[in-house]
Amino acid sequence: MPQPTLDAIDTTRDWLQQARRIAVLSGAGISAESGVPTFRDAQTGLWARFNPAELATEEAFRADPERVWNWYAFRRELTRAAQPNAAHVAIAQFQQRHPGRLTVITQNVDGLHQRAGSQGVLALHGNLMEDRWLDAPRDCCHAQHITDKLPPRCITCGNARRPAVVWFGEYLSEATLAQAQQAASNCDVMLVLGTSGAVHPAAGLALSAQTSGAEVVIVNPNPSELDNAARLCLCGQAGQIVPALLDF
Ligand code: BV8
Repeated sequence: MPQPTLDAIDTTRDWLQQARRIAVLSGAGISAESGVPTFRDAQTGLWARFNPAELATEEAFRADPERVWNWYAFRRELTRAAQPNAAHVAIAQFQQRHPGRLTVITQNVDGLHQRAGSQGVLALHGNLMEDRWLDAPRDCCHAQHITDKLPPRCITCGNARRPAVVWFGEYLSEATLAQAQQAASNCDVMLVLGTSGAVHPAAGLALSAQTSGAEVVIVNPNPSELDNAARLCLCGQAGQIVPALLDF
């Protein structure tokens, strides 16, 4: 695998050291070294065996609730076994050394940034490890009063529990997206870590950073749909490159 040139890393470090505000936009690739499959890896990728249009949508859940629930249960098992890697840890430790200087915007639902100790994480697509009601909860809907079938349902009205993630075709939290948009537009440097840039509106945040005059730096072993928005593309793995960028 080609490695980024040392001067590309040094240039990025210089930009980061001069930056008052830094934004991180992370995708599934930052968790790959933690053993959480990305969506695009042909071999192990979640896309490879499941088509998101088939599973990560409300329609898919309503059509076959047990099948979709079991897919998330499978992913929850993988995520529980995963540990934050050197990239997650370097970001969290940087935030502790430089309070308020780095904002984490993540597309990931695995909670690994939070488990590494990052604060104020803007989790655009929700949290895989939490559930919520499928339909607006009625007075009878209590998370403790559910059936033991899968997916669990309200014992009174049958309302189903569903993963607290944003499915395709669902709106992101307006507040979270607005905070992410603000962080992207106000940053001096954006590190785009491990994302194919295929999913919107998350991918658009890198374009917002670029049009607002930030230096956009991608860390990814492969080309992505955001490469044209970047000043530098550091070709390599986040777990190896990110600690070297943030060790000041
Ligand atoms: C919405 C939670 C309004 C669920 C997810 C504009 C243009 C085109 C399409 C759209 C658009 N606006 C809206 C859409 C539709 C859609 C969309 O983007 N479709 C795409 C597929 C074309 N977006 C939506 O529906 C969004 N909602 O816009 O609401 C609306 C409403 C109705 C109608 C229209 C609009 C909601 C999107 C959220 C979907 N939920 N996750 C779940 O997880 O089950 S998205 C999910 O997929 C992930 O969270 C993540 O965001 C995405 C996968 O992307 P990546 O993270 O980039 O992962 P990927 O595997 O693709 O890439 C990994 C990368 O890492 C690779 O590049 C690889 O090379 C690299 N890598 C690998 N190893 C490493 C590494 N990098 C560094 N180090 C390594 N070691």
